[in-house]
Amino acid sequence: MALISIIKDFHPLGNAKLLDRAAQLRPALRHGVREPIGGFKLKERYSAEEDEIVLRQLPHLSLGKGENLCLDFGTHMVGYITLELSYSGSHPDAPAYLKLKFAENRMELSENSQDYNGWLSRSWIQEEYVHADLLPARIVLPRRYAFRYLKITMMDTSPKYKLIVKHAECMTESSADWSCVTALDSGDHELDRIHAASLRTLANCMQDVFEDGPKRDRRLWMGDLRLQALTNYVSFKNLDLVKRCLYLFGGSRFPDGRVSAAVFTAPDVQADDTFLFDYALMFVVALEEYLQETDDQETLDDLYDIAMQQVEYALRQIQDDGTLNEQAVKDSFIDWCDELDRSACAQGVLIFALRYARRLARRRNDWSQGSFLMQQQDALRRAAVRHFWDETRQLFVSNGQVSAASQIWMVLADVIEPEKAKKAMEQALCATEVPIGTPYLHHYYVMALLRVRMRTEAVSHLKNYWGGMLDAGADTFWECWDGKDPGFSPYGGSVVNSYCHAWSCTPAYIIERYLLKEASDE
Ligand code: RAM
Repeated sequence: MALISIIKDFHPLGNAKLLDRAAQLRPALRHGVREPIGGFKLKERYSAEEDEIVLRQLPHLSLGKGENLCLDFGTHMVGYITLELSYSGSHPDAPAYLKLKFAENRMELSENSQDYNGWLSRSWIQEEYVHADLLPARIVLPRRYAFRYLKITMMDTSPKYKLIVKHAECMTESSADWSCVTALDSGDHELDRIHAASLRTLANCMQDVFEDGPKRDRRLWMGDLRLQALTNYVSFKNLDLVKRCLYLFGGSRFPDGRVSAAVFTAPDVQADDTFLFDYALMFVVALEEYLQETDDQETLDDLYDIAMQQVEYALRQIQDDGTLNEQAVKDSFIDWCDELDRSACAQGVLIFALRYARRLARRRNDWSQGSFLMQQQDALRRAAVRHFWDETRQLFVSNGQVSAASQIWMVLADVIEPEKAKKAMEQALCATEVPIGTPYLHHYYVMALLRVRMRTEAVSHLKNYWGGMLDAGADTFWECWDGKDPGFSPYGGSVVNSYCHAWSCTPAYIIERYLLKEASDE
C-alpha cells in the first residue's frame, strides 16, 4: 500500500492566530559534541564482515582507492558532521573523491542503495559524494543526519597519495532536555534497557517539532505525535512542544477543516494533502490528553471547535447500518499491512476517540454536545457488536477476516463486556490472519492487553518485541520490526526504513504509567 496522496490545487485552510502561537512556542535546540568511540573496515565495500581496528590508529590510517573506514559514534545521534582530512604520500595531485554513508544501525552499512527500487524516494538514503580539492581539508556537511555509523569509502585518490581521516565529530541537536530524566532502576534489567532506548528514541525525534523519524520523514505526523506526547509526559515533559504541534495541526488544515495526517513546517507551515481518517481523530485524543496534563484553558478554547469538527466529519461517514462507509475505511491507516481489513479497526478508532471528545465537551461545559456524542457512541458500539462480533468464535471478524488489529481497536473502544474482550485478546495473536506490521500497532496491542487486565502478557510482549529489537542491535527503536522477517519494509526496501522512529518510543510510557504503578484507567 503506497501512501501517496496528491490533490491538485490543494490550498490548505490557514489560521494565522494559531500559527503565530505555534511559532512563539518554537523550542530551543540543544547541542553537544560527540566523537567516534571506535572504527572498523568492512572486508569489502558491502560485506557485513569487518576487520576491527582501534580508534587510536585513525589519525595514521590511510585509505587508498576502494578502501573504506566505518566510524562508530557509540550510539544513535542526530546532528551535523565535521571531518578533518589529511593525506600520506606525495603531494595530492588530484581531488579526493569520497562517498559518505550514514547508518542508523549496523545492517545499513552493508546495504547497497543501488539495489533499492521502492516507492519512497531514494533521496532519503543518507549518503553523499564529496570532493576535497585541497588537502588538508576541514569539511562541514550542511545536512543534518541521524546515525550511529559513518562509512567513508575512498572512491578515488591518485597513485601519489592516500587519504587520512584525522578527526570526525558530530554536533548533536535535539530539543529534549536530558536533565529532566533519570535512568530507570526498576530492578528488572531488561525493562530498564528498554526504557532507556525508548527515551533516546523520543529525544532524537524531538527537534523543532516532534518528528516521526530524524532520518525520514523528519515530519510531524498526527498518529506519531499522540504517542510521542504520551511518552514525553512521563519523561522530558516538554509541554510547550506538544502544544506547538497541536497548534500546527490546527493552524493548517484541509480546506473543509479536516486535520491533515501530517504537517510540513518549513519553509512555511503547510498541511500535507494526505488525509487519514484515524489520524485526524487522534487530534481529538491528543488534545484531551494534553489538557489532562496541563489544564491549559487557552488551548482548549483555541482548539475545541477544530476537535469537534473532526468528530463531526467522522460521524457523517456512518451509513444507515451504523458502520463506516468505504471511504472512511479506505482512508484509515491503522498499520502498514496491505491485506488488513480495516472496517472494524476504523469503527473502533472512532468509538475510542468519542470517549475523548466527550471529555472535551465536559471540560467546556458543552452539555448538549456531550449528550449527542454519548448517543452516537452507544449507537456505534451496538452496530460494532452486531457487525463484527462472532459469538461462536468469541472474537471480532471484519468482513470475514480475523486480525489482531480488529481485536485491538474493538477492545480499546470498549464495545463489549470485559470477559468477552479478554477472550478476544487471548486469541488476537494466535488467530490473526494478517501479521502486525509496525510498532505503532504493537503499542496498541499492549494497551489492549492492559485494558483487559492481561498484564503478564503485556509485559512479556513488551520485552519480546522491543527487547527483540535491542537484541538485534538497536540503540533506538525502529519504524518496523518483525523478528521472523528482519528485512521487512513497507516501502520496498529496508534501506529507507527509519531506525529511530516516533511511534516506537512508547515503552517508557507503558512502563511508567502502567507497569510501575497500579494500572490506571486510560
Ligand atoms: C510513514 C511515517 C509516519 C507514519 C506514516 C503513516 O511515512 O513513518 O511515521 O505516521 O507513515
